[in-house]
Amino acid sequence: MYQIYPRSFSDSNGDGIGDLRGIISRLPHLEKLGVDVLWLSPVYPSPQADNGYDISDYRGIDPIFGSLEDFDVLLAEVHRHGMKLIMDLVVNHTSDEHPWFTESSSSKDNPYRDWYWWRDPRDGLAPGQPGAEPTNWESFFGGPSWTHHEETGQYYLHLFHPKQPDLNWENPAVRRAVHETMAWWLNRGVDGFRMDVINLISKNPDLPDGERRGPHTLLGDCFPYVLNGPRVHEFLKEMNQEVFAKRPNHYLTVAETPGASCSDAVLFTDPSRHEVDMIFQFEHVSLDHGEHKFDVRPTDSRSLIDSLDQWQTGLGEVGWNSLYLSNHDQPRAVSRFGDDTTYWHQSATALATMMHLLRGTPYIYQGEELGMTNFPFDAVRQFRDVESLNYAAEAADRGVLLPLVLEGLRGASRDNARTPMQWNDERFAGFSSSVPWIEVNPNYTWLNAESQYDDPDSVFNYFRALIRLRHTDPVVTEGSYAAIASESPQIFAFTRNSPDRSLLVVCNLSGHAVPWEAPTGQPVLCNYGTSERPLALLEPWEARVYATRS
Ligand code: ISL
Ligand code: CA
Repeated sequence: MYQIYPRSFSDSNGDGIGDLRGIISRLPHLEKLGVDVLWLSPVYPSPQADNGYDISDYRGIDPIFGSLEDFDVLLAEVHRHGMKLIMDLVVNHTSDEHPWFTESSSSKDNPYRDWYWWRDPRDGLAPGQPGAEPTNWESFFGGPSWTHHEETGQYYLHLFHPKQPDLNWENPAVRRAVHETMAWWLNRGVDGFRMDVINLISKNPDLPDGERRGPHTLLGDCFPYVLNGPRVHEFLKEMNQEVFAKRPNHYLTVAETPGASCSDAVLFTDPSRHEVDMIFQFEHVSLDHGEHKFDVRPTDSRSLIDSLDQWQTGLGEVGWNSLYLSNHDQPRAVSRFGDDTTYWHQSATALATMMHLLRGTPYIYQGEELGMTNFPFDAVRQFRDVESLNYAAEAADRGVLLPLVLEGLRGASRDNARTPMQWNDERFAGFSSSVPWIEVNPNYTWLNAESQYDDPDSVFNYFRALIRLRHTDPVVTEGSYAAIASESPQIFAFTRNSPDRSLLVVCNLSGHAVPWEAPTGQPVLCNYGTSERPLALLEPWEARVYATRS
């Protein structure tokens, strides 16, 4: 799977924003890489308060990205190149500019009123005053998750931005409207959906207050009352029944599920339950969070290995893993889990070896196949993401000093992943002919696709080799997983096994050489080259793959 964040992928018309025609022009890159399925982050009409995750029309294309006609061409071209395409389904919330919300907010007795969560201010408190919100829930982007609506005197719920009101899934009409939207895209030919925060659609209807975040705030934790709520499995089953079961094809579904445990994942992905194919879990991308996500601690390799290992085992018999280190919400993998200076190449390829050879479906986020890195942000004005900007303002209010705020943002900002794709060493990295909406990483002069295509040792060509291995060796797709104990905590070693064949994968997730006893003979794949390797140690960030039974 390959995720495209359209705004930052390729700009065809020189307005500094990536678009559908831009994607079409880059399909040869994706074909060369060897990916099977593309996931498009949202391209629907949107006020862009959260870069398209705030949708005002589910059945169209935002003019900044192109037209429905362009979309049809893209889809046909993707299919012609032998790939599939899935859409981002963002239905926990809409934009406040969606006609459903315009209706809903127009009066208390409008038929759409109950499509969203409207509640009175807390008893005895004047609306608008702090603490008058119906619950104390903090939004995912900071601040209260309720906004007061003057005209009708009530508050509406938004777990994200105030311009992203939450739909009320308790209302069957809402669910029907979502199913119809999905059918509309399937009829157009798309191959499935990535479902944005889909485990937030069922709230605890009592709306209890959450545990206070601390003495400095009135806000509390909403997670226990909104994540994996009481009806989430029922809603997904119903969706499956109403949308997919009636069709002859299999459509690919992946549910984004913050806070889902491994046992939740079994429920979501057990094929006999007919919910979704796989989920995006968050455990391994939360290991570096301190008090909050901008309080960044280095990820200890062992905790990463242990976490991935537990998910491999937990979904070993029933269910399925999606394997990712990067997406448009996460800092760049090589900067976060690897070493983007001394061992840039080695760590980018070692991390890829691990992810691509575990059991499950691997995801590549645009630029990851080149080893793209975090951006050297040094001023707040360089950020675009609403979450980063909210955090910068809130931290400054609390008196946190600017250098510290910037340090947190450099480590955790979603904008690290959103800088333009680096195609070549020309101006703006070949992404656009004019100034892009967000700055290009200055390392584009040496880190770009064009410079990697013909270099047999490039990160790009290593990703190709991993994909080729998956395409040609069924043990990678089908084999079981077994961990191998190792004395060095930074070594992740495992085997993939089928009745007639085994692969041994070993990755040194550290910048030191470590002792390790290798099998004799040449590895099938190694990020230090495939001629004979030392038998007693692994080099810094070395990854090797051996066929141990064939
Ligand atoms: O990045 C995060 C904030 O710290 C995550 O918690 C993120 O908000 C969460 O993963 C949900 O993400 C999805 O829904 C959001 C959208 O902003 C993200 O881009 C999307 O991937 C709201 O639609
Ligand atoms: Ca454009």
